[in-house]
Amino acid sequence: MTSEEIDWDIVDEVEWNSDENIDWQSVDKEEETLLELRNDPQPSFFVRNFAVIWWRNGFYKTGKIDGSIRVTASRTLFFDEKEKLRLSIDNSDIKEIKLHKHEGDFPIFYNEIITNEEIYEITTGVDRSQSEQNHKDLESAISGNYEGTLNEIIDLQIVTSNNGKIKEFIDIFEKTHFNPVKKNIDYPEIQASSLEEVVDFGLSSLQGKLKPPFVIDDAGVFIDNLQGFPGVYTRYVYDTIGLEGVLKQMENVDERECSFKCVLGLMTKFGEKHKFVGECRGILIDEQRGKGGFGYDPVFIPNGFDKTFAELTSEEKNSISHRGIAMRKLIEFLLK
Ligand code: ITT
Repeated sequence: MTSEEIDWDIVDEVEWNSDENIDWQSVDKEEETLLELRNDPQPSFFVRNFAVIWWRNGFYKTGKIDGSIRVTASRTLFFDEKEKLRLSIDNSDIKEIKLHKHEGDFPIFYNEIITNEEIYEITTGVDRSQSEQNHKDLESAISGNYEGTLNEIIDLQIVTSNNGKIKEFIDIFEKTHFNPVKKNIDYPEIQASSLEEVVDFGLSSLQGKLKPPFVIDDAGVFIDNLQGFPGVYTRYVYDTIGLEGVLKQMENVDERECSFKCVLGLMTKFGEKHKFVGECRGILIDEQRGKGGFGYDPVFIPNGFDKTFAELTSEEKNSISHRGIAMRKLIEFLLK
């Protein structure tokens, strides 16, 4: 371990607030406070005697889950070589782990790790099958049977100019060992009739410019009543007339059902192209609501909700959105 280790022997508990960037070196080690995990920790891998639990900033910033964790003298927190903060618990301390579902405004899964001294609640995400997998991985890590290679964090280049997209990638990939890295490289978007064609062409034109693996993302809104317009022209419409212009054009349209669609293209290191598609049905409302998200989020209400994407939390949006669906397919593929 190259990076600095924190000596927790004299620390009882430390305050943690995921919205703050804590300077761990200057934490008052004498002070008795509570360490609360409100972001997205995830059990990741097994190293000899240690099940290593790690988390990164960001995912549950809004603090939907109230799992709290106490760091005691017998626990070690350290920065790994990627400067991610990690917590290690000796396997022999762990008596039992159980997977639970937190039923709240927004259901979420978590592993309960029961040790002789403490109970840790470590969130695993919103998706049942991913959480079950995560739980199984942790169980086998603890029993020493884990043979996966999750211990290495791999950078995944995402070619986009859009920071809103990157934030969503980072939020969803937090639960994996892939680390999305933004690459703002221009590539031609051909005039085509489908997002799939645009992505296909984009992947090919980036070949030679960027070392694979990399991912590109093309998204659009397809309004039923307008035969799928703006579709592949979604960005153009946004850039030229903006959301106000879109609402104006839609003033007399009663049927406002539409789909938000996202196509992710992956170029593998073997030069293979793969596409992952996600779609989210909903309506375009006649006003802008909410401050979150980006692009068309303030005017799109997904089916089954009464809030726009911009009014939902980022984890709520990601759990149902076109990009969330496509990204989970991509992750499933990458994990294979
Ligand atoms: P790239 O560099 O990745 O191409 P872009 O902003 O051009 O970024 P797209 O062509 O895929 O992205 O997006 C078309 C338009 O749809 C653009 O105005 C986006 O802001 C908007 N958009 C894409 N995904 C969205 C989402 O999840 N919510 C709201 N608007 C979105």
